[in-house]
Amino acid sequence: MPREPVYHFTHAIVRTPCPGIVNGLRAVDVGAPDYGRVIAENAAYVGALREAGLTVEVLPALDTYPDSMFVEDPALVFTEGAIVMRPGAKSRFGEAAEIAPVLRRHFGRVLDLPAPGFADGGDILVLQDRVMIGLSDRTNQTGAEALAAFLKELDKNPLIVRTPANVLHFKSDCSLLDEGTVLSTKRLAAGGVFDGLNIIYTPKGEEGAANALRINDRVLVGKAFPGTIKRLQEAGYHVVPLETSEIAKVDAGLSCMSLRWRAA
Ligand code: CIR
Repeated sequence: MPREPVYHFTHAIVRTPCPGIVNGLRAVDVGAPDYGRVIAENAAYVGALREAGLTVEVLPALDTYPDSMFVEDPALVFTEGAIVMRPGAKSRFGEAAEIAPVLRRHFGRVLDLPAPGFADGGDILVLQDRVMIGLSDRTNQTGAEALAAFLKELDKNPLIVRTPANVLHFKSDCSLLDEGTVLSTKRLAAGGVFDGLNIIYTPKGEEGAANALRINDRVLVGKAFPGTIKRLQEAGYHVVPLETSEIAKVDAGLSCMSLRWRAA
């Protein structure tokens, strides 16, 4: 029987941004995001997930952790079960313990990534036939190997790859578009990680667009990236442009704000 496309989702978990997001982690300080506008970007995003047919659970804001609205990083979820990750940034490590009970409510099988390694969900790209684990400043070899073992337990095919220097997460620079196609920056694909797949490149200067999100019949893309939107539309994708300019100030894009899965 053909496998269900990995971008077919029925459910999502998001977390309301906390006021502390103005102090969120960032590689380059271009000014703090405006809290009201972050709330608006997040609300439009949740609306887009619901429009795409997903049942969305909205978790309450968690001010202890400024970056806690980016729920993708402390967990990894599949139809078959969930994994509680070990976030690689000190200020985010405690987010795993916060998301764990939520996962236990939704999933019959929840695996806890063991110490001492670290791995962030933002470094994991789920493709149809493999799950890529990008080594980065947040995901180290020990964490990646422990995660690979768990993925095998969930009947997945893990592959450990490298994230280019100065790129926060593997998925900051790429996303899945369909069973055989990815959206990627040139700097990431140059390493050969997507050889054998179709690649749509983000135009020069639109690297931030690579963190798009394929959900069911549509692709959510940052509004600020007209060149990427045009390329995707010309390739036949149904594009939903969303404002991401405030969350971009804390190095975030569209995959970071949710955990998504297809219920069995
Ligand atoms: C961080 O540095 O952890 C946050 N400011 C941004 C997290 C983005 N998450 C993601 O790409 N999965």
